[in-house]
Amino acid sequence: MIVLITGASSGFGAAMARKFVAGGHRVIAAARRTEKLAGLQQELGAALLPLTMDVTDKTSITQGLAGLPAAWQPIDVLINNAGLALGTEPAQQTSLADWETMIATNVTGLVTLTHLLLPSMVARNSGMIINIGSVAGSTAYPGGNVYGATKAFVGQFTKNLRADFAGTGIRVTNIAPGLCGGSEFSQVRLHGDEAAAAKIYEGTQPLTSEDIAETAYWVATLPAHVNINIIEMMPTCQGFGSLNIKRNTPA
Ligand code: NDP
Ligand code: 8X3
Repeated sequence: MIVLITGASSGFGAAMARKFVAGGHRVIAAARRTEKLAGLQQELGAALLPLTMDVTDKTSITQGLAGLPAAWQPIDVLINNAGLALGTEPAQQTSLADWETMIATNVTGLVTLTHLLLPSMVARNSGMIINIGSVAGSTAYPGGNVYGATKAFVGQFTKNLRADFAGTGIRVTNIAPGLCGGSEFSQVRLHGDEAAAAKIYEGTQPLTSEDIAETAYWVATLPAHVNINIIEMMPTCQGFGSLNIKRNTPA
């Protein structure tokens, strides 16, 4: 299989690249940081093709796809993994720029890549799209505002794609993890505050990027008639919160 993974320079994406290459597949590893992708290529060899791409920039996506060598087309599996959260503040204290970046990356980038790669999958009546959602897409929490909403979009978009693909050989899955450590996610979310990011995982055994890679690999290697719609996964240390009530506040 040829697998295009966005956000492959770090975390889940890099782990998925390792997993698919180890399984004998070829991986197009896309992200903005060229030097990180070069390191991954050094590690994994010719089965990995680095692709510098900013998913918030439509031209970067179209040029990146158009520039792929013929031997790296057509793409069998698209893993829409590139994404980020920015901030944990309540909505009324956030920056609009952060909201726009999350929407541009987690929603518009994912939708654009899906739309551009679908015609080739339709022509072959075969292909798979794995979207990386989040528990934040189904569970509300303070500070989740636009991040959670982008992941809710990912969840519903995945289901609607399934509705459209019914009767075709194209498959689509939403993998929605909870607390996952060892990636750059929390550093990015907390704008580079490494100490605060580390605190989030203190005393926990979170999911790892390898756990997510294992899951994506399983989904992608099931028999062609099997579609996994959604996988929501958490570490055993995590559960659901309750609705919160603030007392003695103005109406
Ligand atoms: P990382 O921050 O480690 O990885 C994010 C990846 O996305 C990086 O490779 C980054 O590469 C890439 N990326 C960000 N913006 C862009 C862009 N504009 N264009 C191209 N690539 C981009 O985080 P994770 O591996 O943890 O996160 C991966 C996905 O999993 C995200 O969608 C995240 O929302 C989701 N998720 C994470 C959870 C967690 O707890 N860690 C839990 C649930 C979901 P570069 O900077 O080089 O462009
Ligand atoms: C990341 C998981 O719970 O930090 O998507 O929002 S959470």
